[in-house]
Amino acid sequence: MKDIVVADVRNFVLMGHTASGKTTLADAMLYKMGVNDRLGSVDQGTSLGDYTDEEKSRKTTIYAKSFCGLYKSSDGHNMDIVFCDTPGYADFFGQVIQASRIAGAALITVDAHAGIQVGTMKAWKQASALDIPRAIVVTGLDRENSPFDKVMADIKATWGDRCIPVLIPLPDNSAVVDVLAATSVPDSISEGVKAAKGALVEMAAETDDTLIEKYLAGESLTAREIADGLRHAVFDRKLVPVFACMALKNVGVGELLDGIARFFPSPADRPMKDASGKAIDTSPSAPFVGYVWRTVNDPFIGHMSFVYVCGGTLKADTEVLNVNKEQKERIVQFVALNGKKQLPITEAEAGDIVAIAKLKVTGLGDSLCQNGVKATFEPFKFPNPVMWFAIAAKTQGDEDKIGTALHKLAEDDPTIHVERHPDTHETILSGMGDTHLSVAVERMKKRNSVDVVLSTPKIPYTETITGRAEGHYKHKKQSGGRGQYGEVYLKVEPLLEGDEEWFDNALVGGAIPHNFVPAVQKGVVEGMTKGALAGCPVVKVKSTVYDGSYHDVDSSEIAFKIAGSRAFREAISKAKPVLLEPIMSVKITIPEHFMGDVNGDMSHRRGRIVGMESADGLQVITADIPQAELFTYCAELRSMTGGRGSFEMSFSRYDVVPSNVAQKIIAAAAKVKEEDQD
Ligand SMILES: Nc1nc2c(ncn2[C@@H]2O[C@H](COP(=O)(O)OP(=O)(O)O)[C@@H](O)[C@H]2O)c(=O)[nH]1
Ligand SMILES: [Mg+2]
Repeated sequence: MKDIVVADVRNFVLMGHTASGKTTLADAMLYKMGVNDRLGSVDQGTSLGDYTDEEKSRKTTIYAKSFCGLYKSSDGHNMDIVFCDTPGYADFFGQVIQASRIAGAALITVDAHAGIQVGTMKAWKQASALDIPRAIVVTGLDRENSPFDKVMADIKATWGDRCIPVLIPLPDNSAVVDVLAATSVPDSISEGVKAAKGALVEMAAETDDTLIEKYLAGESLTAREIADGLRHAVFDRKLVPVFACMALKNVGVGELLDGIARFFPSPADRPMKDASGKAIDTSPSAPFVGYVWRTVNDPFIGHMSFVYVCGGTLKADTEVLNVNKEQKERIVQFVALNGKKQLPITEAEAGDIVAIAKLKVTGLGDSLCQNGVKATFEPFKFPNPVMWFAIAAKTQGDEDKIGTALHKLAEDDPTIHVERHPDTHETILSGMGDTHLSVAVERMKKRNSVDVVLSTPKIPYTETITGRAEGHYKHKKQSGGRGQYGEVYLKVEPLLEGDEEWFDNALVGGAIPHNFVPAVQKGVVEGMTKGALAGCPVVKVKSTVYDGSYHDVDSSEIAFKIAGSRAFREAISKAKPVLLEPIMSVKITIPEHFMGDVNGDMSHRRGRIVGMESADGLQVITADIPQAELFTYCAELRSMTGGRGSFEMSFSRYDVVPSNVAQKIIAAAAKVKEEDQD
């Protein structure tokens, strides 16, 4: 038992632009709380957070991780601090979506040197979308030309006057000053401290009618009143406290933890809500409700479910109900996590995160409950993939192994998708960017010892006809013994929208006996698998068989199938065939001043703009772009916009490929066919 009441638990998520010091800050907090006896470092590969091989070699966070520790605040309170570190890079935003879901508050890092960046905006947006109370930590103050005032101005310009500093650094960054407690401060910052304190007190007063009366009457508020008021203001998203912290030098970390204890809500203040909107009872005596916010498949630890305790008490050696799967799971033991460090514990309460090994049916997003409670949670919403590759085994015979590895990968990372394309027969791996996919491949290689090759996927072109035509074929073979005979006349025309009759029998007078008509139809089906232009599947064609002939002895199913298929092929090649390609509906979000570049690039991609609107100072372009032009768009849009542009897309429809483009595709298909015949 940790003897800490739920009201003294703080649970938050660290979010922000990549390389803005999140993991460094996590290590500093863990060191301060005594979780680690030395200060972990991202740069030296000793971070408790960035511990996987993939992360160490890139010196950046890829996976969301949870941490916890006890902290005795400066007013002598024992606090239980639980938090998640997240990656800042756009490719791994899925992890942020998962970790922010269980957060009681968000701590957003802003690098004083770089200011507010794309990733900072994205983090803020995510916190807003989930309506999470938030605070800002200013990092990197020791870097050249990075005064606190400057970044503070940037913060206020972006998110307004609700952002008020509560920890201000001394000019030499040797310590931070608590705005509310400071008595004597150097002249150079005294103005700033005074202004911040005034704004905070006013903010505190505004949270309560009696306090505002007191304030307006010129009476001073007590420290307790101010503290309570400010906590309410943060909770109501009216105040965003800003902390200065020099994590690398271990300066201001205790003050930051004090601030977290003072300003952030406890799980009891902001309980998780189930899918019906009902708050989960957070008290330790309530029935246990846990939420699986992340799962991991690791060859060393096996399958682990990361469970956020929404309420009640989880005890070791107990049975829970997986509500989503309607199956019971036995929980023998579990651990508290600090990155790679695992600490066996026997009880967990609201706000805690535990890792449970070897659950049988439990997956991401499931809830585990006890005592008849059947809470489930709104499913996660992840963005659609923006980058694809065809993936194949490097070594023949490894296909099954790859299948299993890919399946495990996609199970733990819902932003990874694996699909076998029915027409191109390729296995398509898709995700949020090239780094995302290359990490996935690296992970498979390391953990499942399978090597793969990635290539640009084949486009699933199809063919159709734009005119009507007739086709004829007589299949006749006489080579001793029984011969083969079947003759088919058929016509083709475009199949109209909504018409499901794609094969019609208009035979009269028994030109082809009834029992052979299904064989003709089979022939047409076979003909439709390979179009006349580039050998792609044929769609939206209506075939009508209207004449033919047969032979009493030599006619057979196979003969009519062959005749049907050849007659079909002749017909479609005369019916003005065209190639069709998949068109994606794309939504591109960019800062206004990139409009020219992005639009210019769009015309090179055969894109067509269908809408434009501005939102939050950003321009949102909706366009239809052929899929063939989008495989590398993710990387190119990022480089065109310095990482500030993003896009999402979904399949829209098939459209006719313009003839100049079609000619190239047809020529390439003919070449492949020729090579196959050699
Ligand atoms: N100068 C300076 N460097 C920092 C500070 N915080 C982090 N760094 C460095 O910035 C880089 C990225 O830090 P990291 O914690 O991995 O950032 P994250 O991507 O937000 O987790 C590392 O090289 C850190 O050592 C800071 O306050 N000052
Ligand atoms: Mg990091």
